[in-house]
Amino acid sequence: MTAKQYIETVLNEVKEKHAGKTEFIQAIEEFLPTLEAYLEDHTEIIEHNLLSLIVEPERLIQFRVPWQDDEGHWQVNRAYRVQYNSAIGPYKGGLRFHPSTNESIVRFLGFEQIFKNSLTGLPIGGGKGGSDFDPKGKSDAEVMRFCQSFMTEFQKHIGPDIDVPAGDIGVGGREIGYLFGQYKRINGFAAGVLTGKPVSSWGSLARTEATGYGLVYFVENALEDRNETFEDKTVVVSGSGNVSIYAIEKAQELGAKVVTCSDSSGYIYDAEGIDLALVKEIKEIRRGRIKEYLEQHPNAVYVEGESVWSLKEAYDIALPCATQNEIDAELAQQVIASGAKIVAEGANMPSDKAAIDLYKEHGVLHCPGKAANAGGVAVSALEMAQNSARLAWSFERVDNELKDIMKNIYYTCSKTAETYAEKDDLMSGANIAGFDRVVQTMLSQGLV
Ligand code: NDP
Ligand code: 2IT
Repeated sequence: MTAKQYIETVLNEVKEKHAGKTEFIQAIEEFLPTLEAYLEDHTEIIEHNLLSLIVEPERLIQFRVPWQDDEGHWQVNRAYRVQYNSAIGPYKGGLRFHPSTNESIVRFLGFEQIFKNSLTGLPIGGGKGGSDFDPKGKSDAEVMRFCQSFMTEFQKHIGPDIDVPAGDIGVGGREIGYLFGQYKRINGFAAGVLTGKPVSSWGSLARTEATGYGLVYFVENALEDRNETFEDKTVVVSGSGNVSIYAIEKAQELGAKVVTCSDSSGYIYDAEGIDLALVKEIKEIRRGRIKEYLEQHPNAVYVEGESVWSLKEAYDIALPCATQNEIDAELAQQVIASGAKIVAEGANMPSDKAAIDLYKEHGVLHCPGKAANAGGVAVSALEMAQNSARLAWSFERVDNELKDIMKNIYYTCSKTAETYAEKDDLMSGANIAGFDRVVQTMLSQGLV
C-alpha cells in the first residue's frame, strides 16, 4: 500500500467511526495528509499500522458533575477527559469550561495536544478535557462548588505522573486554585497534579503570560528569519482572554501597534493602539465585556455581533487567539485583502481548512497553533519540573527558557518543512516533527 492509500484508508475509518464529530474529523483531515512524504520514507509505520493506533485515544472518560447554584437549585453538567497518548510522558493538556464543549471538541483538542507537546521537546504526553459548564455570570461561590464537585470525581483519574491538567477557555487561576484545593483535600498535597496554579500554591512565574508571549516569540523568530522585526508592524488580535492579553502585551513591548481585541459579542478597533491596562482591568478584574472599553476610549470603535476578521483596515500580522474555526474562507479572504502577511495561531485550530488553503495560495505565512501556541504547555512542563524539584524559578529564568523553546520549535518546523514539504509550509513541518518523536517512541515501546 502506498503512503497516500494508507492515509486515505485511515481517514475513511475515522470518518465512518466518528460521523458527526465535526471538529475531530477536521483535525484528523488536516493532519494525516501532511504526513505523506514522511511515511514514504518510514514504511515501518505503514507496516505496523501506527496511524490507526495513534488516532485512537488510550482512554476517554466521561462523568457528570452535580452542583448547587446560589438559589439552591440542583444543576448538572457533563465533563470529559481524553487521555490520548502517553508515549513520551504523562498525559498533559488543559481543561475547557465552555457551553460548547463536547466529545468532538475534546477529541480534536487532545489529538492536537499530542503533537504540540512533542514539539516542545519536553517529556509530556497528550490529553485534554473540560465541561459544558459556563463560568460566565456565575458567582465565585458557584464556580467553587462546581470545581469541587468536578474534582471529587476527576481526582480518581489524575496524578503528577499520570495526567496533569491545566487551564484553557474558561479555566484560569481561580478555577485551577479551587480544583487544586479539592484535590489536596482528598489526596493530600501533590504540587505537580495541576499546572497554571496560583503562584502561592506552587504555580510557576510566567505561566500566565506563557502562551501569549510564546506566540509572539514564535512570530519574532519567523520575522527574524526573513530579516524583519515587530517594530512598527500593525497587529490584529482576536479574543480578550488569557492568550490574547499576553500576546498584545509582548507585541506592544516589541514595538508593534495592536489595534483590536474582541469577545464573542463583538470587537474593539482602536486606531491609536489598544490600551492594555484597561483590557486587563475589564477582563481580569471586573470579568466584564469588551464593549466596556468604550467607556474610557470613546474614540475607539465597537462593532457588535461581528468577527474582528471582517475588519477592513490594513494590517501586517493576524493573531487569532479566541477559539476554533473563527476564520473561514470568507473571513480569510478579508484577512488577506487587509494585507496580512502572517497568520499566527494563539488559539487551537482557529482557521478552517479552506482558510489555510487560501493563506497558502496567497503566500501568507501560516503559523499553526500546535507550534505557535505551544509556549503555554511548555511552561506548564517547566512548572512540573519546579514542583518535582521543590524549587521556584525566577520570572526571568522561565521567560528565557520559553524564548529558547519557541525558537527551537520555529526552526524545527521550518527545517522539517524544507525536508518534507516547502520551507514556508510550517503546518506540515509541525505535524511531521511532532509526529516523528511520538511515533518512533511508540515503535520502541512495542504494541501497547
Ligand atoms: P479565555 O477563556 O481566557 O479567553 C477566551 C477568549 O476567546 C475570550 O475573549 C472569549 O470571549 C473568546 N471566545 C471564546 N469562545 C468564543 C467563541 N465561540 N466565539 C468568539 N469568541 C470566543 O481562554 P484562553 O485565552 O485561555 O484560550 C483562547 C484560545 O487559546 C483557545 O483556543 C485555547 O484552546 C487556546 N490556548 C490556550 C492556552 C492557555 O494556556 N490558556 C494554551 C494554548 C492554546 P467570551 O468571553 O465572549 O467568550
Ligand atoms: O491548548 C493548550 O496547550 C493549553 N490549554 C495548555 C495546556 C497545559 O497543560 O498547559
